Amino acid sequence: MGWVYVNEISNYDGKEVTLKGWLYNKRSSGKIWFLIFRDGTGFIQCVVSRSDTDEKTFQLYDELGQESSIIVHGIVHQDRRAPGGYEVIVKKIDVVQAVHDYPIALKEHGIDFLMDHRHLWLRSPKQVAILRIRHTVIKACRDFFDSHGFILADTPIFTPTACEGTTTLFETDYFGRKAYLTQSGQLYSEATAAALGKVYCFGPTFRAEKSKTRRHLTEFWMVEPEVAYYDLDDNMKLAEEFVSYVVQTVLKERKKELEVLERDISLLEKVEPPFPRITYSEAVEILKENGIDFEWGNDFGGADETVISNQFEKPVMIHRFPAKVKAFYMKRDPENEELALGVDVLAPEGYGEIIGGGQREENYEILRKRIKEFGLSEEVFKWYLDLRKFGSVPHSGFGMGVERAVAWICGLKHIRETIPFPRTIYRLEP
Ligand code: NSS
Repeated sequence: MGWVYVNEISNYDGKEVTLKGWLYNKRSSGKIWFLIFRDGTGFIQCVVSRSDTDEKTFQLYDELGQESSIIVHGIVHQDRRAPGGYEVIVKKIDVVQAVHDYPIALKEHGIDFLMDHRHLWLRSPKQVAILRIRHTVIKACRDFFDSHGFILADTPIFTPTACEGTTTLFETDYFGRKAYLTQSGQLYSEATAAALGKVYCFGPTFRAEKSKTRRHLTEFWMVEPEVAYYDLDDNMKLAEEFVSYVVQTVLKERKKELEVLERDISLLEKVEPPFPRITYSEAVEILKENGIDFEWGNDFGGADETVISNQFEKPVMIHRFPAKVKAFYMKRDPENEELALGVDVLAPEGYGEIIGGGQREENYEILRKRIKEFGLSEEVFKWYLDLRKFGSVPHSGFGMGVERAVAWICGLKHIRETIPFPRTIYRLEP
């Protein structure tokens, strides 16, 4: 039998196979030694005994340090006692590269050390589990929209304006002009939604977040649906169905990885529509009941979100925020001009906001007035205002930050482990 991967090993019981990968760990017990082999798809125990191998292979014990790259030839053997149910009786090991002094030993390291060695840290079982779940989250996002009639329409990364406020813009030189890295594809998705009805964009977004928190990256991935003729209620319905689908898909397809992370999945299992819906004002009441001195009209901070989301077993949708704390494009509540028709979805277990969105202002004159009030340039928003001149319709959408969602689903305290190479205020390397 030729080259096989660890995750398909159960198909090869009793057969001779070749595995290509790395040595994760080893231990010796005299006449026999064990190596834990990994190839990216999984881990498997391999048994090296004098009776089954050539002398050269048997002597490799001292030569092979952690992360040595090796090709193992051996016979697959089902064994209930082996971790994973199978082991490989080694016949021969080809050494691709013998490694000594791998920096990330199998012990606890401090977070700064691990972040400095992120390029190697990625190989550890927990990080591998997180990245597999991230993959499934991203695929589930796409599958959900693709199977609900949405068209993927990409939006630009270089932009001439802010979408989510001017304080977190990354500026760059664009042939002598100022350009900014996109904070959100939304404004462009509003244009593609008028062309295609139901659209989504999915890409990296950038925010010069100057605060160092466990929920903020400067570069993160966002998936943003936008739908013509949707109002705020339609939007909330879409959000709860979408989030539920993503969570249930991970539960179905990534059981093993959630186990590696020791994730308590009992609360994730409850993530099914409908989600509780409360107004901003009701959320403020919750804060007050919990002894927090919060003034109506302010935006919620991370700590406030934790307290609010802790009251619910499922994600909670907060809607109708004070217009002052929300973006210029949000439609006002016809029943109260002070309120914007925005919605935030807070994940349970204190994870806080994973989704922000709402209904957009579709009236040309009102939107023009807002652009002025927010001190933005009418000139650069001319194209955006055009959308309100030519066939304007009510429309809504939202954005979910992939890393926030992954942190919650994986049960991670900090967002930095949810993306292969995190970018934060103090970190551009590796
Ligand atoms: O600012 S948001 O609340 N909303 C928007 O950007 C809208 N323009 C989206 C839309 O309606 N199409 O950001 C949306 C989500 C937010 O809920 C978080 O999950 C995530 O984007 N987000 C972040 N994740 C990681 N790091 C940072 N700094 C960050 N900022 C927002």
